[in-house]
Amino acid sequence: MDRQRRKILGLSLGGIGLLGGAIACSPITFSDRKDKLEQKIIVPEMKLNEVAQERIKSSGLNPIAALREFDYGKVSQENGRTVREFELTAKTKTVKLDAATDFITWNVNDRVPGPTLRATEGDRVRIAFSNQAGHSHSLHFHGEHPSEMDGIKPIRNGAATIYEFDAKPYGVHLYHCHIEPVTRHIGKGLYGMFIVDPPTPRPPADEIVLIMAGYDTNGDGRNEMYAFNGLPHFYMQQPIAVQQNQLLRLYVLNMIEFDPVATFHVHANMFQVFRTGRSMTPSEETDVITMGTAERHILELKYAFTGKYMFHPHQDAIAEAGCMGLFDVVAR
Ligand SMILES: [Cu+2]
Repeated sequence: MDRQRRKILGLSLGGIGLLGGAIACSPITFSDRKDKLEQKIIVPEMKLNEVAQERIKSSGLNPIAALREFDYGKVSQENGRTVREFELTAKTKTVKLDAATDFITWNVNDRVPGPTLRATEGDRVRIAFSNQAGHSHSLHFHGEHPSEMDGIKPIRNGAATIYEFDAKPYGVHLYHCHIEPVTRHIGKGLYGMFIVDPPTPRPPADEIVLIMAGYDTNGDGRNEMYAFNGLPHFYMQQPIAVQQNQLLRLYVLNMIEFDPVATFHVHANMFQVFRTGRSMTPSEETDVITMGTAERHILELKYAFTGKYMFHPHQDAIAEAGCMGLFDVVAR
């Protein structure tokens, strides 16, 4: 697995002065690109404060891993094409959403959200799914595939199956359990993001995954708590460090059940919207976008000023119940 392959990305650019002095010189290996400069994307080191360390330890959830970690699978070549194999296991795990709230999750690979899977359009994707979670579960992927790979058939506890299909179309997709009641299976944590990169890569950026979810902690069919990447309030306690004047690419997914919509809003800035990640050019610029359950987008922005900036749904009850965070924009 070449996880975190994108922690630092490089791309040759034909100009100077892009991103306001953000370009660093480095050796160019291609002879036809001798005159060009390489732009490095810098991911600021996240030094976890004591509160964050304690919450990761006591909760059993790790929103830092969910943020910038991508699972590219085990890569091989078959008949001249790239095959990516992923091993996903449905599990059960009790997590601590806050000091007073234990919550039994149904999840993938002991994580909520599950790992962010990543492939390039046209790759063959092979998912070995086994269920060790005590109940029947399945994995239903968004994107295009034959009906037998649609993941609505229950896989019993102790059983396994393989989902295999071509990664298409490029965009931001998701996977989730599709066993009824789906609200409950998603609400308990059995979901993750599935990114299909376009054949021509997007420009280098600091890429961040933000998945909004709700927790019905008392089984009344309403959410009592909400979170980005699994753990309520976490990014308020541990702001996400990003670089000033550097392209930030957010992969945002709304996985909130029971509430029909949630918006996503950033403070003190505007973002470019690539709906469902299905285009290479943005369709609009705004600072708040409305998302139904399972809607997801790529949002791109840069922060010109250092400092801390909130992001949250503008349904403020959802934000105040845990779905809220901060970017900490640091100087270059
Ligand atoms: Cu399930």
